[in-house]
Amino acid sequence: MDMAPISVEELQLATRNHGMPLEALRWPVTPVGLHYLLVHYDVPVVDEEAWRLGVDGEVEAPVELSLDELRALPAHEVVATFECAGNGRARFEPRPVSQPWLQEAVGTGRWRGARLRDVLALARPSERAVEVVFTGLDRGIEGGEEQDYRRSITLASAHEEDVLLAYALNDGPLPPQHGHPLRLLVPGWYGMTNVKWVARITVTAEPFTGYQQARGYRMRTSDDEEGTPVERILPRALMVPPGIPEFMSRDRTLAAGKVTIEGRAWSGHGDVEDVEVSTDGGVTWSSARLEPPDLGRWAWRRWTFAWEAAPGEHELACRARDAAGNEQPLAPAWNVGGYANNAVQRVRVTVS
Ligand SMILES: Nc1nc2c(c(=O)[nH]1)N[C@H]1C(S)=C(S)[C@@H](COP(=O)(O)O)O[C@H]1N2
Ligand SMILES: [Mo]
Repeated sequence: MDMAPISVEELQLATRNHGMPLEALRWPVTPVGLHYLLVHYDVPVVDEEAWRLGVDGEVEAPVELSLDELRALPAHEVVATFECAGNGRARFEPRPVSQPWLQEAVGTGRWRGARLRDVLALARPSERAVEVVFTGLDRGIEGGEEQDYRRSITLASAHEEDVLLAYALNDGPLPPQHGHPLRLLVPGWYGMTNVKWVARITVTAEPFTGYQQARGYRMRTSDDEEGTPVERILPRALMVPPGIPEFMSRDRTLAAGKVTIEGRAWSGHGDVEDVEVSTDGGVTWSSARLEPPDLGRWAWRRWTFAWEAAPGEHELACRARDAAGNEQPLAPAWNVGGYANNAVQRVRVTVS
């Protein structure tokens, strides 16, 4: 793999924020410890007894809720595939300096919690309300600016039925690193929207202009552009690299004969309609067998592809297309923040 050397600062981020090993694509719901992790600042320690969720701003009846009060609201479950907007960043050239993901910043969780709209209904947003801002308990400095981690969604998004304030993951409590005791879940959007360690919800009459909305997570080709917001997840298919890896290079070796290549595919823009596989480095493509969307509309779908592996060197690749007509590119379009690189995965294998 040819790229500019990784700096110690990038390595520092990469050791804190781990990806999902690609062999974990075998699980429909990612075991908690294998789900990718991205934390901008520090993981806060939260005393769940003392913790309260405040809901205020442009509302008629500000409220404070304990975790027990949130658990007493109707519970709703959503299986959602998360992906970091920076997934694929390390493959841009030049490489934007931040968390250097290759392609593994993904995972699927079974999230359970209260619907955001049920919580908002308790506080009754006023007629002036347009957005809802979520403030996490983590604080840091970014772009020279000291800040709490904060993001907003529109009031319309806040009322969608699968938008949750989640207090459980895969039938257990939220682990500290994934937002204990409460996190926002906006299925279909890139990861940054799913604010962890939520302590305050502020309904506003103006669009939110905080750092993570107005400066971070925007597509721009030069620093001085305002850019356009990064929102929904673009389609991606990933395969479990077949065979066995060489320890350092991760190059794969497998025996000649019938091989089932398997993977998962997802999109935040609608159903995945087709997954194609190439066994000749992207020259020719054939459709994989796509399994039904058993986990619901927000989760990845499993696919398989039967390959008759002949001795020699091969480059495998896969790509997905969604119902909105988005298709994965062979080469990524560069941007300053290194966002949304959904170029096709390539896996080199030696068949013996
Ligand atoms: N409070 C808070 N929420 C946050 C973040 C953060 O640093 N602080 N990181 C965001 C980003 S960039 C991503 S990709 C997802 C990662 O979620 P996970 O670590 O649970 O996979 O959380 C989002 N929510
Ligand atoms: Mo992210």
